[in-house]
Parts: sequence; C-alpha cells; structure tokens
Amino acid sequence: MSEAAGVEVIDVVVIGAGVAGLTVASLLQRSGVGCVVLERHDRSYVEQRQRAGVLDYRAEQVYVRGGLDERLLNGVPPSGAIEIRIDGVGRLFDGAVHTGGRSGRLLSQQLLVQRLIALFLDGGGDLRFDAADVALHGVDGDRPWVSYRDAAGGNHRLDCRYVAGCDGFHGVSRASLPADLVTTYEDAESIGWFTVLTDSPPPRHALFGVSRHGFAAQFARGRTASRFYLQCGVGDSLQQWSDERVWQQLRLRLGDEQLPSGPIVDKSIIDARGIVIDPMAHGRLFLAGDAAHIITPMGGKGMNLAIADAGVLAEALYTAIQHGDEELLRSYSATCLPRVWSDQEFSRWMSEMMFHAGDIDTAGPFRWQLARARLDRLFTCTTAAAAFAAMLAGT
Ligand code: RFL
Repeated sequence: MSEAAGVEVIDVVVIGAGVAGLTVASLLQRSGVGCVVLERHDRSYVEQRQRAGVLDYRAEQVYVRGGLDERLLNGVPPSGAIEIRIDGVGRLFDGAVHTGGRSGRLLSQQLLVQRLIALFLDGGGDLRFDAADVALHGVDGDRPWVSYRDAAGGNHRLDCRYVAGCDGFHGVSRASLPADLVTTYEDAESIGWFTVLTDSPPPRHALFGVSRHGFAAQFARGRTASRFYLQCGVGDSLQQWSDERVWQQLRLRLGDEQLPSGPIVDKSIIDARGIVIDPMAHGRLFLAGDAAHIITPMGGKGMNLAIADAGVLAEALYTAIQHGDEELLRSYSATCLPRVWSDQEFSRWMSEMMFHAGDIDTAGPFRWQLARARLDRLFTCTTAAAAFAAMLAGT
C-alpha cells in the first residue's frame, strides 16, 4: 500500500468482517492481492456473534481450492446426517449416502470467523475494527475511494481499484447502489418463526421436529450450546414466548419430555423474508453475502451463500488485478445469481414441507397431506432423497 498526503492507496477495500468479507480478504491475501478490511464493530463483538452452524460441502470447497482448509477446518469432521422426528418418531436421513460422501460440517459461524480473523492477521493482513461512518465514493468511476473515521476520531481516505461490499443487508454498500438500476426481489413466508440460543446439550444430529403442535428444530452450536428454531404466529412478539413456554413447546414439538433445558442466552424473531438484489454489482462495487441477498435459515444456506459469493469474487478480483482481465468481474453477478435463486427455492421448498406437515390448523388438511407425502418421499424414493441430499450439501 502506498500513502500520499494522507491518502492511502490499495487495490481492494473490503467493507465488513463477517464470513463474506473475511473470506474475500483471506483469498486475496493468499493470492498476493493487497486489501484493507473495514469493520464497524470491535473484534470481540465480531468474534462472539453466534449465528449459523453448518458449513456445506460447496462452501468447504471454496476453502479447499483456496488452500485455506487446513487452518479453517482443522478438527471439524464431516457430518451429513439429519434427524427428522415426525410425531415423536425419529427417522435418520444420511445425506452422505446419496452424495458419494460429500457432506457438510458442523462448524459454528463464530468459530469460522475467529479462525478467519486469526489467519488473516497472522499473514500480516490489514483489518481495521471500529471503523465508523464508512462511506463509498465514485464507485462508477475509475478510481473509487472509501472514507471512514477510526475509534480515536481520525478521518481516513482509502483510494482503491475495487470495493467488495460485504457489510450485510443493513450496511452502506447495498445502499450505495443506484435505486433505479437495481431490482430488489422480495417475498415473505406465510408463517412466523423465532430462534433461541441456549446453554444446553446439542443433539447428535441436526434435529427437525414435525408435529401437530408446530415445527421446531435443534442444532449444535459447539459442544455445550444449542440453537433452536420454533414456528410461531405471524407478527408474534417475543413477550408472548416466556422461557417456560419455549421449553414446554420444544418438548412437545421435538417429542422429547426429557429434553434438557438450560439458560436461554438469546431470543430473536426471524425475518421470514427472502430478498435478492439484482445485479449484485455496480461499477467497481461488488456485493457479496447478506449485502446482496437474505435467505431464511431453513436449509442452512445464508452463511454458505456468502462464502460461495466470496469465492467467485476473490477469483474475479485476482484475475482483474494480476492479469488485467475484467471478464470475470463483468460476469460476477450473472455467475452468482442462479445459485442464489436455487438456494432460495430450496429454502422455501423445505420450509413449506416442514411447516405444513406439522400444524394442520394453519396449513389446512390438503396442504398437510401434500407436505406429509413430500416428507415421506425422502425416505421411500432414492431419487428424491438424492436431490434433497445434493441441495443440503450444495453439490
Ligand atoms: P455478516 O455476517 O452480517 O457480516 C457483515 C459484517 O459487516 C459489518 N458492517 C459494517 N462494517 C463497516 N461499515 C458498515 N457500515 C457496516 N455495516 C455492517 C457487520 O458488523 C458485520 O461484521 O454478513 P455476511 O458476511 O454476508 O454473512 C452472512 C451470514 O452472516 C448470514 O447469512 C447468516 O448468519 C444467516 N444465518 C444463518 N445462516 C445459515 O447458513 N445457517 C443458519 O443456521 C443461520 N442462522 C442466521 C442464523 C442469521 C441470524 N441472524 C442474522 C439473525 C441465525 C440468526 C439468528
């Protein structure tokens, strides 16, 4: 990086140190491209943020191809099995059987973020936490620049060739796209749901509970914590869900009276919307991850799509900067969007199956029967099972 009259010059500025931004930055670093990462929060906030928990096979391959897997996936074994418990009776679905052994791994998002940060900093990476008032300038020209204020109140300017907008849906990058050149596709699910994070033992396999009491699911978040999801009424508030009611409903829906409880450390309503921004780029600004699309947690694709985008973007930036060839950057959005839509479709398909097969009053008897048939087919038709397994793994 060079510096002239207080202005720093760098190839790429990455906005946001979530999975998308850190993956882009680590891949660029590995291929010798200079970048600076600007993150609004402090390091401990970013490293403690608990969200997703499954890395799919497709995302894993981004790290394998980039030569980052040894550091990032060390000690995290493959895990492709899920349990679907229907009216209290469990059925194990082992995706790896249908994908030739290609399956995901139980890797919590915050552990991945911690490892990405350590990897980037150990390699001499420039990651600036507590960057306030980040603003993008001139992204439709040849020389964009990014301004921000550091924790001590100092103002900075970074001139760059490209900006990777990886700052989530509420960040500044998406807001910098000209509204008249972008289409925002948006649709809400017709049910409500919320999530709780607990200090209680995780299940052996990812667990989906389907019963007339409604949908619930339980996933491991490390060795001693669980994330639960529960169907609720559209517009329900968390005040309607006391801890006591949460545990009572989880036991009913998961068909397990002995389900061990523990302190609930976080409770939040899920934004049950799918959103896609098209195109995912404008000028020299390229969006990746939640900045470009939001997907509901069913199917576990939010974090994995972010990593898939980052893999495509890092390669395109490298090719442009090291070889002067911008073709991959020009096709970046068109490369990513089919995968985004495919995962949106999968998430909605799976939601309808899980939600409608449970609460018959909300679904109505016809849809309930359809959803039960859809679920049953996963265990009786190898072609349907293979398609489901391929979508779960992202193969
Ligand atoms: P992130 O992880 O939100 O990172 C964006 C980063 O940008 C920073 N930032 C800014 N920095 C500088 N200037 C600004 N103006 C900025 N504005 C924001 C933020 O502080 C942050 O560090 O987005 P990224 O990298 O695109 O990754 C996307 C994933 O985080 C997201 O898709 C998943 O977490 C979604 N998600 C889940 N995905 C799954 O695949 N499986 C799951 O089980 C799953 N569960 C979840 C989830 C999201 C949840 N949230 C958001 C409510 C459970 C929850 C509770």
